[in-house]
Amino acid sequence: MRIFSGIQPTGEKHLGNYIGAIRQYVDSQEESDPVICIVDLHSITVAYDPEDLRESTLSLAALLVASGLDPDRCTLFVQSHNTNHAQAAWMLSVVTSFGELRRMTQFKDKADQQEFVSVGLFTYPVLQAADILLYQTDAVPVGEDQRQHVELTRDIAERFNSRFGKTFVVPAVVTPKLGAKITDLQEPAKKMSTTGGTALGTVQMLDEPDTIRKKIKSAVTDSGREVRRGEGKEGIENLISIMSVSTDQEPEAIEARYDGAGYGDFKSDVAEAVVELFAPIQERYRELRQDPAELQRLLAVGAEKARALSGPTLANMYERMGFAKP
Ligand code: ATP
Ligand code: LTN
Repeated sequence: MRIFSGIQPTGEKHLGNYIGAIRQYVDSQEESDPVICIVDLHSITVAYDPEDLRESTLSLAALLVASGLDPDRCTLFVQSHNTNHAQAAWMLSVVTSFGELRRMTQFKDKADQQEFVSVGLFTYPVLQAADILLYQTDAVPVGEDQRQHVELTRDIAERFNSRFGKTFVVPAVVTPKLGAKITDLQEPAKKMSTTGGTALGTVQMLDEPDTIRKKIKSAVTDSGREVRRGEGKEGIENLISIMSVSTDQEPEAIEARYDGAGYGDFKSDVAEAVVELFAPIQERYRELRQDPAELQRLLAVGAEKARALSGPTLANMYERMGFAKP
């Protein structure tokens, strides 16, 4: 069973990224050797600062290891360190239609936020398909917002296979049962987001404990008093999911426990649960950041493994598409 996922080295990682994605990567180490890619080539598709990119790439590597990714039990690497991705993306772009890319909702959302809409932002999902398909991936753990991209990857794989012969495994998307879409604490209709959310509604994994408390206590809820999921209670439902994942309890148990309690007490407890969830991660992160040479070494080992795993598929693509041997 091959598991592959990608995560962007932009900005800080938030509670939604942790619950929807990072936690799944860590758990998947139990069953297999997951391949986790820091997708720096994707990050340059919108306005960015080159110095920040270098820094956030190392910072994200440290955060992932601090969250529990163990370089001995997974393959953790930086996308640009394996040039096979960019090569495969070019080849896959000829089996992807303009119409398919135009329908991608992430493109539409992000293009609206940019002054300069790059062609790279438009073809972003083709590079994502290359990431996934190069590793003969069976399952892609992601948050709900990435479903459309993984479905496009499946279509691209099937089209390539039927035109050039069976080359790729057709991957499945895997979202967590709970927390696949954590919403912004201030705007419960929107997903918590790095680029599109509110600052007060986005809990960063590296926020100070008091900042986490303040953000959770000011979460927008409803005018009722019941700690229950349901219609019109999106804000409370979101906090129940966060509590459930942070303390490893079923949502029903949380509803029962807070029966009759007010929102104030519930929010304080959710805040403490998140502070506790992130405290050990933050501590380990700070230690790892002291030793950039060790991080570089881990990433070099990861890149080597990634090149070895993806090389045969890339060679097959060149062969099947009819390129003359060099
Ligand atoms: P942006 O919101 O700016 O698009 P992002 O946070 O989605 O950025 P990434 O850091 O690449 O971008 O996302 C990493 C993973 O986190 C992806 O698998 C994505 O589906 C997941 N994810 C992102 N936001 C949420 C959320 N609010 N709830 C659950 N999972 C999420
Ligand atoms: N598009 C994804 C990041 C990403 C990814 C991938 C996820 C790039 N390549 C391959 C899964 C598999 C995002 O914006 N979160």
